[in-house]
Amino acid sequence: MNARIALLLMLATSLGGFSRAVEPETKAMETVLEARVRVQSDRPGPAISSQFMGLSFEASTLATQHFASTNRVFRQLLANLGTGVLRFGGNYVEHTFWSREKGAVFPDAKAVLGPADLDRLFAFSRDIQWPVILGLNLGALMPEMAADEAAYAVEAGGAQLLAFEIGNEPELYRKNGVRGTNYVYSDYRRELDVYRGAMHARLKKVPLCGPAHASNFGWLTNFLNDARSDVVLASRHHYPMSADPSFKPDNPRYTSLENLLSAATMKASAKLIREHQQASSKMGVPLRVGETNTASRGGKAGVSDSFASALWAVDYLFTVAELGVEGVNFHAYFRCGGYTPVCWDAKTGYRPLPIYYGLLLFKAVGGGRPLPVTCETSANLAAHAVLAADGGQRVILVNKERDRAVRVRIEGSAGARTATLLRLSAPSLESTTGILLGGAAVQVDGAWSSGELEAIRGDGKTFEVSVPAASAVVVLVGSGAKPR
Ligand code: BDP
Repeated sequence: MNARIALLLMLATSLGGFSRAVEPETKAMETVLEARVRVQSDRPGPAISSQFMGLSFEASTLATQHFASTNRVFRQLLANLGTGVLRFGGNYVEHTFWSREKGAVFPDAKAVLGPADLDRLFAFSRDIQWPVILGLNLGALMPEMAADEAAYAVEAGGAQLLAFEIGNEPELYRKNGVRGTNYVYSDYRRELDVYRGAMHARLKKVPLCGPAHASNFGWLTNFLNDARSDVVLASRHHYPMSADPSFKPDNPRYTSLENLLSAATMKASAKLIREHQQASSKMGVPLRVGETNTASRGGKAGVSDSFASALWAVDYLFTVAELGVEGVNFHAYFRCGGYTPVCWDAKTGYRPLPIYYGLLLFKAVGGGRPLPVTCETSANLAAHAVLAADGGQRVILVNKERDRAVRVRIEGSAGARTATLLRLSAPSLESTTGILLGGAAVQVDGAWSSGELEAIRGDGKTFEVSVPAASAVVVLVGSGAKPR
């Protein structure tokens, strides 16, 4: 801009009328909603676990080369998320076999794992400091094979082996053909006992995670009672929606942007997870949402792979953290599309999908102790807050409105007068590219660091923040607050 135009602009702005004259009509007409967010800074809950973050993969992916430390971009993308937990299971676990002999053949096998696969996995796990929950094949009913795999995993994994999962979603075996239609909990319990016996014969300790169920609450309490002496982690799977093609749009679990972003969907998730958390905690066992994502059946294009999924993930992560849950594992695969946070294709290599940015924002907040928050608004806005380890406050605001900005007044920030803003944005809810956190995208080498952050001032009692439509922001209260 040359000096003359700059001077004219300054003059016009100071005269007041200019900004209205140049503002595009749509902007001028954009409705701004209001919200009042009150943070109760004197009532922090228990700290978010340092292993809260997690990813989940089909057990069969262990036979591929993805989990090799030489995959620098993949490694970097995970390392960006801090420390977490890698879980291997999913439906394919029942078709994943183990043999110490090369070239072993099993009928209906999707993959046959051997020592080299677990060595590679644990080297990767050690590198990024993400311990492993390893799923064992229960479907095939081969307890000796599972026990041998477990024995090798303990030897190769050492401290990186967090727990074993025996089978995946066993309460659904009667529906998905893994067992007959009359398969009930007592049948599973018998099989579980045989597996535990075989594993105990080979190992001093058999740390178990389970029951890795996706429905039927009763299986959780039964499992925790029956396997109590071995259980170190409870695990429940949760997908708020399903991409099942038979679902009709009036079903609240039908996969759509509206359902994904609706407050009712989040409330239903919180209710279900709270129920499981309370039951587990009563028995002294921490709970992970061991496999989760937007919509089962692999997710749906236009929803699970859109920027809306990143906004959902931010709200979901904090909602679950507030319940005192030990962590969540976002289900992932390497195909580019659907709900996976990270994918791979021959042309681009490893890259993050939009939902990944939600996970990255959660990491940038850096943990802490969740603070109770009340939010008065007519907008579809979610608000969360944490007390960071450095004593600063982080307020997380997610505006899920398609085209209305929300002006938020934050109260309760304990005398602080300055804050910086870390924004998560994209061109629209549907965007699959152009996602920015702190004004920056993840680079092709997998690295991310925020750009210069906007600073705001408060009056010592309140802060005012404008959250544009379809975006989220972390308000880092206090002068020294910077995302890590
Ligand atoms: C879960 C299974 C997992 C699937 C997922 C899905 O454990 O293997 O990939 O559903 O349907 O129930 O996307």
